[in-house]
Amino acid sequence: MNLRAIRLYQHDLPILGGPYVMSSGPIHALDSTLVAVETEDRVIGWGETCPLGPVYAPAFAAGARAALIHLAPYLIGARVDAPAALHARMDAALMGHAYAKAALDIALHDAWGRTCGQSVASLLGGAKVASVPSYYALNVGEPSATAQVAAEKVAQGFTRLQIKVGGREVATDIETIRAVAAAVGPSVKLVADANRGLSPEDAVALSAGLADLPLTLEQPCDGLHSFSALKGRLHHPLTMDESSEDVGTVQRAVEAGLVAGFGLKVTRLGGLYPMSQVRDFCAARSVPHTVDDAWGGDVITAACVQLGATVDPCLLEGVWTAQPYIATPYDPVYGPRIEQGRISVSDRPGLGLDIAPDRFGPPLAVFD
Ligand code: 0XW
Ligand code: MG
Repeated sequence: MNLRAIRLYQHDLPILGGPYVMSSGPIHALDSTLVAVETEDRVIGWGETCPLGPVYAPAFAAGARAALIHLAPYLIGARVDAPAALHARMDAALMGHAYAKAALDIALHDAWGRTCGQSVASLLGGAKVASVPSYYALNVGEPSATAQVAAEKVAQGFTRLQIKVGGREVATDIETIRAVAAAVGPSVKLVADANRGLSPEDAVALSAGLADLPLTLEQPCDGLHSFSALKGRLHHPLTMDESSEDVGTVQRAVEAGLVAGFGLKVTRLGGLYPMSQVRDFCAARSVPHTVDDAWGGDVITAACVQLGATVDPCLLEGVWTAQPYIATPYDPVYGPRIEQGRISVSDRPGLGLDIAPDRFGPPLAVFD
């Protein structure tokens, strides 16, 4: 059950039907990094990390590869069934860089599951459901066009919509959210996500302008401190996304009564092992959250689905996936797919994927 080799791959992810538009502007393509780990028994596990461009978070595609090239030699010989020991080994070699370490964490969970014939969900405590709810993120757009897409997504089975706001007049965001609410009706959960793009005053104005509508505001402003600054000034509950960088921050935010939930990203937290710790804290405090990532293909989606399946269904806000924006899946047969707004949970070993060894071309680097 020990690692004998690690291979790194770069893979471009153009955005199908793009650009993807958030408060920070349009994004046309992404740059993903895949990790394949091989055990002494020749079992292969896959991991992935795909930052959402260079300014969404302190995460950079080339930086991930530089960190992984530094880390890989330290992990040869590591056991694949000991995630805590893996993270200790990674942290002893490199401080920080959770978004890069996450790719190795995910790959080892995949190899561990394949070695013992268990799904990653089983390794993480066991799947509670056979499928998980997804949700759709409506891009920043013109009010009536956004409302039309919203109606189409609800007709496809989505019951939760995230509406991207910010980067423009607050009045236009208010008009857009009202148009979406009118188009989909009261049974659909709406979340306005500014991706840190609003000032506190704009967040207060947005909330005041929509005081009559049930809505959640996701990470309207930048920084953990902004949640304290907004406390008591809004008509709507707040969820934290980009600032939820580690379990300590999550605990502090809950203890201080700053948030009603979280948008959690597996790679931002460092992988499935640290994400499961955050999951367990949220479960202990009955705090709802999503299980997402910034971007990525079937490997990232499968990792999110496997962990999402272990979350108490009444606390799982949904599993977002970039899959609708990716033309060619990594695994056309077993890759996770959205059907009627939900994603089936594979019970096959590991992440449940079957990825051809040459799927991403020649490796950038090989360590053995
Ligand atoms: C909707 N997401 C999970 C995917 C996009 O990458 C951004 C993110 C979010 O909620 O901010
Ligand atoms: Mg968000």
